[in-house]
Amino acid sequence: MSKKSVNTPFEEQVFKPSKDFAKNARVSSMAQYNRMWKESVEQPAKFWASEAKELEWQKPWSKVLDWKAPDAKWFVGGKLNVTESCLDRHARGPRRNKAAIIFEGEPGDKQVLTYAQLHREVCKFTNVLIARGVKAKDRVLIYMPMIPQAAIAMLACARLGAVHSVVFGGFSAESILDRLEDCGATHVITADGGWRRGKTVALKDNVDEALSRTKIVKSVIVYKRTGQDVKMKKGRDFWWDELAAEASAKHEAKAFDSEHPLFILYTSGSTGKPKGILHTSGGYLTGTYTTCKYIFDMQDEDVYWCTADVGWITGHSYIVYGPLAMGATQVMYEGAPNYPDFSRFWQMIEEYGVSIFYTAPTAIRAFIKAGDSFVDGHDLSSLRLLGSVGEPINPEAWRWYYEKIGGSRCPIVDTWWQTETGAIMISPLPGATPTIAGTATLPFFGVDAAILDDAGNECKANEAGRLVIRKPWPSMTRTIYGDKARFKKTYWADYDGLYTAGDSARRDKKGNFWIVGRLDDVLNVSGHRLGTAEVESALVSHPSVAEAAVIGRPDDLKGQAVVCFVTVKGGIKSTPALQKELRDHVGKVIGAIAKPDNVYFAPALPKTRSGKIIRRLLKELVSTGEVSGNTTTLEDHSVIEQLKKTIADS
Ligand code: 6R9
Repeated sequence: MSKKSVNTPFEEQVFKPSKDFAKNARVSSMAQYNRMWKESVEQPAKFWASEAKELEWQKPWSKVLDWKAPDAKWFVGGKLNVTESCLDRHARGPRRNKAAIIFEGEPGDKQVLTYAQLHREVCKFTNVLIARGVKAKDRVLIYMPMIPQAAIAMLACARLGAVHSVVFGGFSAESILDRLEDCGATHVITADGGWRRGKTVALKDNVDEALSRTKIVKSVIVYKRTGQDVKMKKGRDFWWDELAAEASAKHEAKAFDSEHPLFILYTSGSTGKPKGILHTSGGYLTGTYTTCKYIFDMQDEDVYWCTADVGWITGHSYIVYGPLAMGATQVMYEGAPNYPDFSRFWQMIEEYGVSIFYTAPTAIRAFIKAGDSFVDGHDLSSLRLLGSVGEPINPEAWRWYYEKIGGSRCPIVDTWWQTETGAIMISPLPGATPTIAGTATLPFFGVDAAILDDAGNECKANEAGRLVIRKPWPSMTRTIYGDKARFKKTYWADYDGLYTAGDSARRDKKGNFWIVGRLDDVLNVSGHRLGTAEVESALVSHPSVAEAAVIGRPDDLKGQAVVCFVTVKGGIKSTPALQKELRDHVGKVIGAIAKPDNVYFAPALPKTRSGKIIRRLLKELVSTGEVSGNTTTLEDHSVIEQLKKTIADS
């Protein structure tokens, strides 16, 4: 990349891809991007069909797209088994002995799985699931550490047509139960535990606790990872290894309809109940594959590393389905980035010669805070491309990532997308797009993104509005599982026939998209979505709490911190011990990522006359200590004075 001028402030500097990078890239100029983008949105069926043809289909489609907003059917009539594109075709060809996954556990154990080995492991585990009675369309809940078996479990479900629902290993028993009941999962795949910062996480115990409150689960398969003590319920719980030892490593992949459900992944929305985002097969695979190809520019000799957890959409699309469909070699890491210290990632990049590295701004900010000494001395010259995802990347973080990690040599792709979009939607193409720190730049091929005002008109340059997608794309979510009405209301009700992302954004004069943040009551904590209503309902489930209001406060490290205002029930004392108890309670109900940073006890919450909590005032109070905005709707003005005192005293 070359800087335009050294005199412009960093925030405005334009970084162009270097000739060196462009030379070997799939898209190597803006002229090529512009031409391909124009063609792809004018004739989406033609573009996506030519991409989908690079995957394995057992039966070709008869029509590329069937569209009546908000219902999309992609590659109509086509039949495929997504794992054939991810495994079989590599295992039987020249990539047979190529490393698919280079795994490193937190304690330092290492394992390499070639495409042939991964294929065998997936076939074996598919046979295990079939023997346990799992059938196509059954829902299977996966609650695993970041180990290859998590990917194997997902792929085995996909291979037999079962629908996986992965629950992030940091979530609580209660979260498992909610999701399990919502999707009606009949089988669970888990591990005894996983490693995190030198300690073990009690995964199986959490599953046991969830299952003690429901009867819908027929069997639990447990992978032995840590060797910690777990209870095995006879007739319900089985050890992975024992079942796999008896299973055949051969399995013929059966074809499923292109629209066959592939997985459900829960994400936070603006009401308390997480949404089960449903993705289907042919379109989702096409979207993740195509974005890996053009945005990460994956080449056969690359070593790719995405540091996300498979429990999030980034792990689904850019650890499991996309990279494997590409036949890529990737690194997978089980534990925390700061274990045993903050040099872990840089050591691993050096050791494995990672060339494409994809992480989140929150991690970058933590590295900056820890200090450069953890990076110094590590040879990062294998890197050629860097990626960012999950939240807007602030210029300081961008600069450090670019200079310190990328050696001012590697393009950064700032990728905007969502659980719902399935694949990256807005991002630079690394060999073509000039970038500026903090913008996700331009829409990907086939993506017709725009920013609209309330009346549905396109906003002028630099005016913020609602980010929408105007045309269907293959990896779009098909519905919220079991709640079509909520699906329509959440994403398709703002403008007729257009997808509303729930983000506010603006475009600059060159057309670059700058994402401002969420428009709904969803926080972005360390790149993870968290509904304020979810945290509020966790708080009021505590016997001492009468009412709660939750807001986000800007935080240097996490992006947003969770701030709670709580009124306690009569006779209950607001003590520091109760504050701690409430933090722990939220951690227990939702998971550690949701633990509040501040819990303020309030004698009352600011409300409108109709009884709605005015979170806007709480936000303002927390950030400025004052309230300047309109308070005419406030029912009781003395509440503000009381809250000011509470915040000042704490
Ligand atoms: C992939 C993922 C989606 C929300 C999204 C937006 C924020 C994601 C971003 C970004 C600015 C980026 N977001 N990537 N904001 N720049 N490059 O994170 O999915 O967990 O569903 O979150 O994250 O607010 O709406 P998900």
